[in-house]
Amino acid sequence: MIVALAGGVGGAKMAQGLQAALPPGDLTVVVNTADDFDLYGLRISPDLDTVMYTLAGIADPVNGWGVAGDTRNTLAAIARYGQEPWFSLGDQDFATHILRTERLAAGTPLSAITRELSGALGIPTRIVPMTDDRVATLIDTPAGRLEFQDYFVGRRQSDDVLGVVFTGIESAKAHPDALAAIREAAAVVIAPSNPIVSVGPILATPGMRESLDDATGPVVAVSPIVGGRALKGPAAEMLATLGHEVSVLGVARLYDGLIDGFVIDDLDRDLAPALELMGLRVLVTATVMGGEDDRRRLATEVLDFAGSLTLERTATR
Ligand code: FO1
Repeated sequence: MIVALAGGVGGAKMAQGLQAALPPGDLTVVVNTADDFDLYGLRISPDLDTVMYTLAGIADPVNGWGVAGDTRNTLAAIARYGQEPWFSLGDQDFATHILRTERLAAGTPLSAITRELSGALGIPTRIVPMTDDRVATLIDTPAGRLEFQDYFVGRRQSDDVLGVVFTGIESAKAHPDALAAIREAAAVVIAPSNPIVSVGPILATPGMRESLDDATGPVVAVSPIVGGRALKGPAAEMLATLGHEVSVLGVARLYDGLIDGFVIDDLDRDLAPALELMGLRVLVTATVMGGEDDRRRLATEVLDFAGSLTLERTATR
């Protein structure tokens, strides 16, 4: 069993590569749920859905989120009532939120709903929310404290990020299936997701770090920063305004004490010795994932790299 820790689009691409590279059922993806929010009375779980649609092969290939070829009739009808839509929900995507909201209201845990929905879509991989409890990312900016999707989608990540808060995290419990999978995994792969707002909440969920410390297999991260820039989204700006170096070194420091190996892009080859001085094993390869073949190729390389670290990790315990 391999475990991936994943956030939005970058995490979903990595998960798809791993799913393609592994025998069916051999992958568990632990997903960030701190981006979740309510809209039109519905619970939206963007990262869970992005991973789910991508692993089902139905994700929108351009945006990376939402369903390929989806229509926007419901949003257009909502706009007719004078409410300007700011979050682009497709009609097929609405179905996911309607069923999720109904099942949550009936008391079904998010993890069980996710299992049902992803099973119905024929996904062989286990998708586990980091927790069944409510956690929400809030972003401190010069304009005040913003809800995550207001910052991310509503205001197009235009505000400087001065701080990040995960409300509800102290009392949240990491999902037991995630903890067990991490402990027993042959390897844990931290996907090239935003280390602060995508991977950050997963690591901050009580119980998660302890299980990573206890993991039998190596923990390997793939850098979301390539050549000093983020592959997607506001990770670079966020690292800078929060006082971190915008480089693979800055990301490695955030994961200090947690990872055994770090996968960086060919563009960052010169920084490999500095990472090795931090005690990390380093794989330098092409990390920018294009289509499905590319995702599988990177996943295979990451798995081979993790495999090479397994013996070392056993030896140092
Ligand atoms: N991201 C956008 O930038 N604009 C959108 O209108 C938008 C809609 C959306 C709908 C469903 C969904 O599952 C994701 C959606 N996303 C959208 C992506 C999402 O906001 C982010 O990818 C994550 O929250 C960050 O990881």
